[in-house]
Amino acid sequence: MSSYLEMVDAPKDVKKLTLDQLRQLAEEIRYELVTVLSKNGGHLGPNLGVVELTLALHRVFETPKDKFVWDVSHQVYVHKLLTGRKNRFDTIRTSNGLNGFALRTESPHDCYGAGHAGTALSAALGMAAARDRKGSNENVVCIFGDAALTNGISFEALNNISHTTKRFIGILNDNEWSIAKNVGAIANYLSRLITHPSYNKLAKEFQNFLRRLPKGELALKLAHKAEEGFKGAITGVGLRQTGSTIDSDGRGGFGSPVLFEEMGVRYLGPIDGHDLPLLISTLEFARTCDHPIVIHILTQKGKGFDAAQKSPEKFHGTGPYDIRTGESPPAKSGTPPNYQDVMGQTLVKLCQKDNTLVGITAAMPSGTGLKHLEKALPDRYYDVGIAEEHAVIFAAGMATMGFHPVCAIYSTFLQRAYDCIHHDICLQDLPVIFCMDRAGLSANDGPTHHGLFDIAYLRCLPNVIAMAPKDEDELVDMMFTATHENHPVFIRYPRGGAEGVPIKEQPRLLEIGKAEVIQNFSNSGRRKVALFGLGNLNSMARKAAVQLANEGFDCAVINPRFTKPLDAGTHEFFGKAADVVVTLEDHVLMGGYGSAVLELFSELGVSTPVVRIGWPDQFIEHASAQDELRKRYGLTIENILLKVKGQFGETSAHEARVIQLT
Ligand SMILES: Cc1ncc(C[n+]2csc(CCOP(=O)(O)OP(=O)(O)O)c2C)c(N)n1
Repeated sequence: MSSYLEMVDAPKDVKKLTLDQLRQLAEEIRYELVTVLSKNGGHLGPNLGVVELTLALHRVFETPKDKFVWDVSHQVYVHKLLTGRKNRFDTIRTSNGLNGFALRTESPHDCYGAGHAGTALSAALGMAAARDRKGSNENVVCIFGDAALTNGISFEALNNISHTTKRFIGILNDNEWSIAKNVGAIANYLSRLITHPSYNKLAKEFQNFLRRLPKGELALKLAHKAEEGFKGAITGVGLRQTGSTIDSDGRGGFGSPVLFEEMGVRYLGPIDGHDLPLLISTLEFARTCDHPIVIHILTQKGKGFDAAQKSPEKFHGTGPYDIRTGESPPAKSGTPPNYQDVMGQTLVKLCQKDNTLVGITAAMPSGTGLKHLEKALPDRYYDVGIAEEHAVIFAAGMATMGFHPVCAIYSTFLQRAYDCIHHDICLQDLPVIFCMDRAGLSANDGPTHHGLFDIAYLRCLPNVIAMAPKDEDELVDMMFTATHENHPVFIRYPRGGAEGVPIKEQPRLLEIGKAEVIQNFSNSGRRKVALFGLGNLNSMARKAAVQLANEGFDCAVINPRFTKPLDAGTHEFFGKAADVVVTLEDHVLMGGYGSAVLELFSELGVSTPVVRIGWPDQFIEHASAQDELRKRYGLTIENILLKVKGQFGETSAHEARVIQLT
């Protein structure tokens, strides 16, 4: 670590540096980010883009007294480096290390945690309202991206700001990218704002004006100028084109005042988000503002690292890479495909045969694999922006018109749209297919991204068909089967590599609500264990069966396939035949698949003991690897063996303690 970064242990140290020293510090921070993330992976592009902004924020404001609320908070790495966490920065996203997002338990400088988009404006407004009620004077600064602005909640908050508080500072960090290129009318609107011919001229005038002002006079002058309508000239850019009438360009935006001003929020910008003195001056002004204000800054994702500037999508959230070239290590030969790619490629094939199918993503074309559809059949592909609720209701609308939409949304982000699933999809029994990626752990990201709740939140809803494939071939069968259904279908599968099994040429139609018996009891007179391994934990069930067999047990292995409707017959048969039943799921135990089995057994009067393997009733932290967390929480073959043997009174005192701990 080099000189200025070494000197900065807290925000107060940022305030001691000269502008030139701050510029040098910015370089050192970029070096640190690029170096550490080349090993740990993480959100490189977004963080390289906010280096100057974060320095300016800490230069002008005083956390933890002042509050910075970051939307998604994937761009807080620089903030972490400046707030006493630089010595642990090389642990970011690893076991027992720093979290990749803002975390209230990690530092008093992280006043609000996040990982999901669109929450910052509401949370910050809540803080501002609380401050006003208390009569205290801290500043609340909300930093949100141009893509977060496509999210409905952001607008709900904007709608509320001007009649809730007089002191609110929003910073719109506009880099024109979501994870992929930002889409939709808001993106176009922002782009018109910054590409309008008048903008350059006016922006220059504005920036020169700011620079000319001696310190101290700034706030006064800016306020005065604002009154004179100077700001109005700037904010009119892109909206009042000289000589044009409303709608004269056919885009419908000109002639109406700027979006934020209409919301009762003063708008300033757009300004260069890498110009440190300009940022500092503007923030100093904002601090004195007695009216809610949004400062629109333009930044470049990946700034300072060539590879990241050239490939903003890849470096939004990257795995390890070669620091010289930005190349990711080549995949080892024979590596199984990712589930997301199997899903995307399958959808293309299914769409080619069925004109009613369309694919919908909420700003995640790469992560969900829908980029395959975008490329192959662009007219069957919809990216609705970071708007899961809208995605789901949009799908519902299409379904009422005879289409069969496939919504590809991560399990954790689908939580945002729960009411839409209930009210729009299930209540109307509409045939929408949900492909829920990242159902299971997202180890490096942690609790905001683990998809561990979907079985519980879906299985209580009528009309739901919910499945989990044991491998990629079965995922294809399930997608194929779903396209034949006239009800809402939910398919959950985990992040990353599949099992590496061959995928059949022709997918198979599965019987709804029918489990697959992989291995029956041998009826050899030994103690019987029925292992029900759901989805990606089916392979663990099979391996556990082999080891249990070696230790004298007679094992059956079942692939439940469906969490709803549950195959009552198969569960009853094996439940009654076994001495012990084991359920395995990559999901919380509470309300999950094992719970469903217990409910069924209770209704059927099956009293066989059930050992449930799954995640406990707590939020699971982040870690370097999934296996570490599985080990920590007992989702292991070893623990299955201990618990099964425990049921037969075969567990030693030491082993019993281990069981209790897990
Ligand atoms: C509800 C929700 N949906 C999807 C995501 C995935 N996601 C994380 S960051 C991001 C893009 C954010 O873009 P923007 O707000 O412009 O910030 P930038 O990364 O460009 O700085 C998306 C879609 C999420 N975090 N939360």
